[in-house]
Amino acid sequence: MADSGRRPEAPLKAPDKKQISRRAVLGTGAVLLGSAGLTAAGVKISDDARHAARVAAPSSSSAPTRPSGKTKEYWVQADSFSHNLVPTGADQMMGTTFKPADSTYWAVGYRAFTANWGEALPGSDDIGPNTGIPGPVLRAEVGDTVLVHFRNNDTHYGWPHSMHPHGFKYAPDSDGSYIAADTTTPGRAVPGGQSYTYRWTAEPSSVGTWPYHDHSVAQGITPAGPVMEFNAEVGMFGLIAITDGRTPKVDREFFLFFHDLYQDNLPSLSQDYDAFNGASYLGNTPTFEARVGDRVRWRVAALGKEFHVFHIHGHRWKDEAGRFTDSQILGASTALTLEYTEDNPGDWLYHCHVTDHLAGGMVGWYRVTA
Ligand SMILES: [Cu+2]
Repeated sequence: MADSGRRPEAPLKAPDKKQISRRAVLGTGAVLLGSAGLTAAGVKISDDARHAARVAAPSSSSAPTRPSGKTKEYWVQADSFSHNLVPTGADQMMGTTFKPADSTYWAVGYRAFTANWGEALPGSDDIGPNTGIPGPVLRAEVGDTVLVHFRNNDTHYGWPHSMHPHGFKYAPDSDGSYIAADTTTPGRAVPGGQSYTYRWTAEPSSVGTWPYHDHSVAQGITPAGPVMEFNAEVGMFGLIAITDGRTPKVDREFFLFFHDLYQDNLPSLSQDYDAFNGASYLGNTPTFEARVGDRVRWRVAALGKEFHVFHIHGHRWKDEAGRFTDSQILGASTALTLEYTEDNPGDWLYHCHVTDHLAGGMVGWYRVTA
């Protein structure tokens, strides 16, 4: 139904005069340096590129691929809600306990709805749990056009929000990233109560796993001022899964998002938390289940200012160079797509192997039955 969901936005409020906090800017710089080092060392994070390269070289032309596929529509709403990162109140790994007040803060997350934001969709293998953190899995086949009808229902903070995708091809008016010097391009700061429709196209170079996230006006809730991508820190992110005819069929597909929350930015938290899919510590993070013989795919991505190492106990898989590994590096906005055939029953840990992050809650159960 094309752009019928697109509505004009109200004029933006004047940008906040405060600058982005120095701490946040320094953190971002460190990440950029680290990223350059990784590239120089030839470490490539996504293993989907080689797959896409067999189909077609990434397009250097500005002409979008002729849409050969479907038009898919998603109705997504940003909702604000109180969120507890450690809902069981305990860490099964170290035996530490947490009171709800230690690990609860005001979150904003994306949820998928029926048409015209009628009602929130139930969780499914297609979109994931749809509980808000992370947002719904957005899927496309190469050739598809995806229309995302986004509504801002952030009633707690009342901030403008947006959706910014990775992996798709799109025009500037579907980029969703705030630029103070350009308040005329729509979709970059959708005010509370208003909506906007983004149009994204899946190209041959789009095959793989990607993040999407809020890229709107930087916000903050402490006297230190706005923090870069604070909206993503409070929960506004999700995964994109793009396939083509060569994408193998699997029996199990797991979705895992690495992200971090800092007490300096969120003073209601008793400490910094390192989280998987909006939860921290063993027994609170997602438990993934498979059976021996299952073909398994993990789709994994990260945002923030940390580097992570994704590790699964008792398992190996081939990296993009064709070498077996059981640990792969992940940085802000990079993703992994890894596949193997399950052959090892037991209760296993998956975790971030950066020790600070393991101590901060980045660990979960992977249970395999015979
Ligand atoms: Cu980590």
